Amino acid sequence: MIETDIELLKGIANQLRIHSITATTAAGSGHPTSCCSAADLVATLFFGHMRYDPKNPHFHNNDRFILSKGHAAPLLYAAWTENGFVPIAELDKLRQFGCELEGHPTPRLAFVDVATGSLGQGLGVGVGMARAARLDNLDYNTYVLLGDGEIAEGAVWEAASLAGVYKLNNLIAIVDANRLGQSEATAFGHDVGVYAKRFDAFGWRVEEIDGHDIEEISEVLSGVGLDDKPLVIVAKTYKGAGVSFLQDKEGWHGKPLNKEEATKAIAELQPSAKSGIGVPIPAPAQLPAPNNSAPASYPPLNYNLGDKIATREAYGNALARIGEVDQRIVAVDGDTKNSTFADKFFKKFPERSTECYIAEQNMVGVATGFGARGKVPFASTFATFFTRAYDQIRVAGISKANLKLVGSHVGVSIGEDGPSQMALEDLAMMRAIVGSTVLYPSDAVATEKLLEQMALGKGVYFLRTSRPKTPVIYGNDEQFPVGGAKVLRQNAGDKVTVVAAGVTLFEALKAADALKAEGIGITVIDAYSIKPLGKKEILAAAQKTNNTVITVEDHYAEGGLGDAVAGELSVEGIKVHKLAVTGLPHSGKAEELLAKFGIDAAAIAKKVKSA
Ligand SMILES: Cc1ncc(C[n+]2csc(CCOP(=O)(O)OP(=O)(O)O)c2C)c(N)n1
Ligand SMILES: [Mg+2]
Repeated sequence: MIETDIELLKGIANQLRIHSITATTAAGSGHPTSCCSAADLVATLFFGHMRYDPKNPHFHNNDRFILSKGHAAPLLYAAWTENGFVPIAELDKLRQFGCELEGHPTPRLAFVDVATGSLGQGLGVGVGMARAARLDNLDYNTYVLLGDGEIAEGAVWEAASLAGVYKLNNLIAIVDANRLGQSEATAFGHDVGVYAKRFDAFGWRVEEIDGHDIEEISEVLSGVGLDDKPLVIVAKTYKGAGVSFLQDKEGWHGKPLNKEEATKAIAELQPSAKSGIGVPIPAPAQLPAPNNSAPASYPPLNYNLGDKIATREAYGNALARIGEVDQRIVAVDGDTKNSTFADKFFKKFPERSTECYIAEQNMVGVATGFGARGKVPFASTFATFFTRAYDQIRVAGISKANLKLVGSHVGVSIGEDGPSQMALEDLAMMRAIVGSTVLYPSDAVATEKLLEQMALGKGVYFLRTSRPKTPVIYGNDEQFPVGGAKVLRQNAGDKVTVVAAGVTLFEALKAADALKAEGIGITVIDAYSIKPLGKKEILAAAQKTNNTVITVEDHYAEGGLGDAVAGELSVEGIKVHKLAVTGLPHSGKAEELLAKFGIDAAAIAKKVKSA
């Protein structure tokens, strides 16, 4: 650290308070008291302890700072104003349309790595970043500021546990224990020893301090990395600290001060306030930047037509294959890697693999953290278990995170394990994520080719893999552009176009054969790209088959393939009949269940005749 004098840091903290109050008063909304409690912590961190280049927030070896309590955004913006990066006039436009200083931080801002504001997510992201630092041989630290109310979230403890397991001594959690939440006091108020004990039990080094005592804050920050454990600083603070009529008062959460109140508050803070401009900030070490560039090409595939292989296994093959030449690729899994086949990568590249154990929210957070550090993270589990990380996935969408999700064991075709293991909502939920890409291959070649595009593309991707073995139907050189579809059967005089994906594609092909014997022709399309949909191919086929389409999917009727097709084609005057799972499934054989839920070849043939 650079010896910054205590009075100066106190003064900067008050300047940050003034900015937070002024900006939220101008905006007419926001959380000034949540900023005030953490102002001394943030001032001490940003003006003497964190090593970063304030002119270049993206520098690869800058210390990272995640404001997990994202509602204190004005405090973060104030810090980046006082270090000279954000022009002061911008603060007056806080929360206004067109201003990047939004109500909660998003990576629209160069100094924000991930969106925060949905509480409980920052620490998991921090774990991913801390792991990335180690992988890249960089010595930056990752600091995560959390609220005391926030740490009631289970995801915080999933992250705390994993950080303890991996002994991430480059990860520092700071709990702003200001006693209050939003609507009332937190469960433990100022009994901060409760938090200390909990973190200790999770394998952390714990420092309990007065979060308004700059000397104490400085001292513990000087000890960062001196242990082989992650460090938590449990800082006892007061909400609204520094302003007499706000400090420790209930009823002020999320309320801006009116003009008179703001004037009064600033009058209290102004006399000791000091600018941070020009204060020396410790420079990060000039260590070599990691090579995060994509390879020119990937090794070729080697499947034979007719080989029987589940798409989940093809996923494992693909990840291991492209991981060979693409150093950016990392894998995380939630104790399902022998089922998702991520273990093919884990065995080959242990240093780029992170077992997250059975904690899916954290797993997605960790992956998002890796993505924010330039890696291409693949997170896998049974597709249905991504539902419990849906908020993390949603926020990843807001972050425009580079996040690749691969969900196996989809639909009733998993069979005997029964309904709790069947993903039947995953397409709906993944389609609804802003900016997402949703892919659903039917054979091994398609899986491998789509995975390459996932690795090369940017953003949130979801690949849906299946449990049953299916035959390879495409040659090794077939291309699968995202947003395309494959017409597998088509003849003049076809009565209807059947659109399928995954296991139902093979049912549709069987139905086509059976119907052909009866003299009825159908067009069969493999909709391997659900979002964006291969609309052009499906529409062109539909227009040749009486403007009629039947969709068939191993997914609930709501929000899946059928709705995707209907949504795109109804405006073109195409009639879309959906075959999908309805009602509550049961254990059984895959064939029995496909028949029972009306998505097998017989059901398709019947529907063709009635349509
Ligand atoms: C997951 C989630 N639940 C609820 C909220 C609404 N909310 C915003 S701030 C807040 C209270 C936070 O209290 P604390 O973590 O103690 O932060 P403080 O403002 O006291 O620093 C709540 C409930 C949210 N943003 N995210
Ligand atoms: Mg609080």
